[in-house]
Parts: sequence; C-alpha cells; structure tokens
Amino acid sequence: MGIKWDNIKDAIFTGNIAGIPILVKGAICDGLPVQDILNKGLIAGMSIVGEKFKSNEIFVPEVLISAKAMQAGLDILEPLLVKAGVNPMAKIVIGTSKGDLHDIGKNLVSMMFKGGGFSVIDLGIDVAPRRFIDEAIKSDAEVIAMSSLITTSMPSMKATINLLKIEGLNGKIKTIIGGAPVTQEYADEIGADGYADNASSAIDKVKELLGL
Ligand code: B1M
Repeated sequence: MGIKWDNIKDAIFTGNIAGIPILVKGAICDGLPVQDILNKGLIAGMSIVGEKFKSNEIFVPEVLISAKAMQAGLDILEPLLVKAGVNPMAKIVIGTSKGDLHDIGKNLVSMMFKGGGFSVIDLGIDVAPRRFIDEAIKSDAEVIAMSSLITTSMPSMKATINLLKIEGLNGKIKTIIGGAPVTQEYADEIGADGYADNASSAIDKVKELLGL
C-alpha cells in the first residue's frame, strides 16, 4: 500500500485541494484504517511541508495551499476519527491577542497544529485574556497559543499569562506565543512557557512542552 501513502503525501505537498478528498475517500473505501490515513498520509505530507518551510525551500503561499489541502482531508476524516474513538494528542486554544486583527500567521499556525494531530479551538482575532482562559477551562485545553503581529497587542499576552497565574492555572495550562514582533526574550520576560518563530516550530515546541 506504499504507493497510496505517497499519493496522499504528494497531494498535500503540492497543495492538490481538489485531489485530496478523492484520495482520502478512496483510501477509506479500500478499508485502510483512518488512523493510518491520518498519520501515514495527511500528517506525513504536512511534515514534509513543515520541513521544506523551515529550510526556506517553500514559502507562505505554498504552505497556505498545502494547509487548505490538509483541511480538505481532515474534513472527511474528522467524523470517522471521532467515531473510531481516536483521541487527538492534546487540545489547544489559539487566537490573535486583544487589539490585533492580523490573522494570516495565526491561521497558518492553527492549521499546522491540526495537521500535527492536535485538536484546535480557534478563537479568531482580538481575543481578550479572559476569553482565552474561559475557553481553555471550558474545553479542558492543555495549551493556550497566542499570536501578536503589532507591538501594541503584545501586552495583552502578558495580561493573559498574569491572569493564569492569579487563577492558579499557570503550569497546568501551558502558554506558547509567537508572531513577527515577538521574541524568545519577550516570552521569558512575561513568563510564557514557550515561543516559536514559525508555524512548524510551534508544533515542535508544544510537543516539547507537553512531553509528547
Ligand atoms: Co498590518 N502591520 N497593520 N495589516 N501588516 C504589520 C504587522 C506591520 C509590521 C507593517 C509595517 O509597518 N511594516 C505593522 C506592525 C508594526 C508593529 O507594531 N511592529 C502593521 C501595522 C502598523 C498595522 C496597522 C496598525 C496599520 C494601520 O491601520 N495604520 C493595522 C493594525 C490593525 C490591528 O491589528 N489592530 C494593520 C492592518 C493590517 C491589515 C488588516 C491590512 C492586514 C492584515 C490582514 C489579516 O491578517 N487578515 C495587514 C497585513 C497583511 C500586514 C503585513 C503586511 C503582513 C502580515 C502577515 O500576514 N504576514 C505586516 C508586515 C509584515 O509582516 N511584513 C503588517 C504573513 C504571515 C504568514 O506571517 O503573521 O508573521 P506572520 O506569522 C508567521 C510568524 O510570525 C509565526 O508563524 C507564522 C508563519 O511562519 N507566528 C507564530 C505567528 N503567530 C504565531 C503564534 C505562535 C507561533 C508562531 O504560537 C502561538
């Protein structure tokens, strides 16, 4: 069945948004386990995308198209995975911090998390500290991921981490931050558990934080 995984991986890598649903449905009809279709097909394809993105062999437009292809595959697999009782690796609440309307990078990170096997609750843009925390508690999430593209929205990330500390949730719910003006130094300064400078390293960082 090697060729089937290669077909799916290639379709993710080349961003074949129309082809992925056909390939995934074909694999399901052939009786292949949904977990294998996810891991050996879609996630393996997205890993290649992540590696090539990291090494500057491909760039944001290609990654966005691959991410859309990934989403098209996940949309078909998701109900089957739930039915099969396959648990996602962990739950992540993600959003762009309060005062900030930029969402392209956040969407990319969100898609990469989904592609990496995480369950993602995307709160969108302009997300206040209280909302991040309420949603993380409600959904029993292990991670809050915050994106900021403008310096004026960075203090809101600090406010979220401070609120987590006040509520005794710091450490129980891990925090990861990122976005163009954000740095490792800033993450250290505000007490974030993790920092990543791009979407693929965000996956590595969350896995590291959760010991996965
Ligand atoms: Co605005 N904008 N913008 N903008 N915008 C920037 C960010 C800016 C750097 C442009 C500039 O002046 N050179 C500047 C910020 C300056 C600063 O504070 N340092 C700026 C400004 C000033 C503004 C406005 C204030 C302009 C105005 O109204 N006068 C305004 C702010 C509105 C607001 O948010 N309140 C504004 C508005 C807009 C648009 C609405 C027009 C549009 C956003 C559309 C949208 O997002 N839907 C926009 C855009 C497109 C940009 C630029 C041109 C591109 C941003 C982008 O999408 N990059 C940007 C200049 C630039 O960056 N070259 C700029 C592509 C994206 C894939 O990269 O988001 O960096 P990025 O995400 C990366 C990494 O950062 C990382 O992974 C991603 C993939 O590698 N990452 C994470 C991101 N989040 C992460 C989270 C993680 C980990 C990694 O963990 C949780």
